[in-house]
Amino acid sequence: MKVAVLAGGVGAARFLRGVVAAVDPAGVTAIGNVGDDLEILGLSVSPDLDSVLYALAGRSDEVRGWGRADETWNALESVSELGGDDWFRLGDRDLGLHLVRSEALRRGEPLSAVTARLAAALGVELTLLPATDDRLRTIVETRAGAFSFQEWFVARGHRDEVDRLHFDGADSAAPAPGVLAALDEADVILIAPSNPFVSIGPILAVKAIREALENRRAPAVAVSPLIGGRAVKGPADAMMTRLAGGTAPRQVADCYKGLIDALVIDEADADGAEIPGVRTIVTRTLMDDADGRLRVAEAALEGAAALR
Ligand code: FO1
Repeated sequence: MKVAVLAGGVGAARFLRGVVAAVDPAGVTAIGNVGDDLEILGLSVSPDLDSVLYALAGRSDEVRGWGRADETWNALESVSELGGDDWFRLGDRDLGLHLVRSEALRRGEPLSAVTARLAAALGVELTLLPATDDRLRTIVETRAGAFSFQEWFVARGHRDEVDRLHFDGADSAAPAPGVLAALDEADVILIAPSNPFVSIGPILAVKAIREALENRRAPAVAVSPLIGGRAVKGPADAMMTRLAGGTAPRQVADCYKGLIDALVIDEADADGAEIPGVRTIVTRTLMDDADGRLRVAEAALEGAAALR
């Protein structure tokens, strides 16, 4: 079975572990967010691609939620001591990956090619593609000013209310090689339980990707990132309240208007969750262990099968 998954960071990484437990990873393509990529200390960092890589390779720090397990911070301590940029915490093991990626990008290798090499080196069996090889950056507009995603999220602790988002470079960004083919050939298209605005939004900001979903042949199923109207982690609920008018399943589905056929929601959100034109699939969506990850992946895949 061929499965294409639009994927943000940590929630998507957990979900993808469930997907590859449910189906052969050789048929799975994850299309990853690059809107929160940044250049820091001379390095090119792609946090969401890396969350997927580390999780699928069994190397992620489950408690912190990002970066690598068994991490040490000696280089960062040195950076701090020397007055360098230390607000975005790059661990020693993580740094190794950023060195390899940054050198490759400087040589002119596309992000999709270096991502494929990193995935192979880490033993990741699914195909991980960045949404685009072009520069695309999420800009968060607030009363305090406009910030790059990581400035807003990490440096300012996502405390500023978001008025608007825009995606620098999206107008001219082309899908990375393989992205449109994966969507076209998929038996099922899934949208991972990621923040619709800052994790999936930048992927859908690539015009040809949005059009591919609008004109899909396969059923598309999104998984809500909210449980009881609250985000498991991060600002998705606050953003939904401010930018989508609420945190009910209907408002999550509205973020994907015309792009999905079904929405997986948590039992806690099931009361009165009628969404015109979108089937709801109710399960327990917390993915805190292997059973939970598999349950959510199977709910989405079975929901899609019922629509075919
Ligand atoms: N998140 C933080 O809250 N603080 C950090 O210092 C931080 C560093 C970091 C380094 C590498 C990486 O791959 C991810 C990192 N993250 C950090 C997570 C990241 O900011 C977000 O989780 C994603 O961009 C949102 O999906």
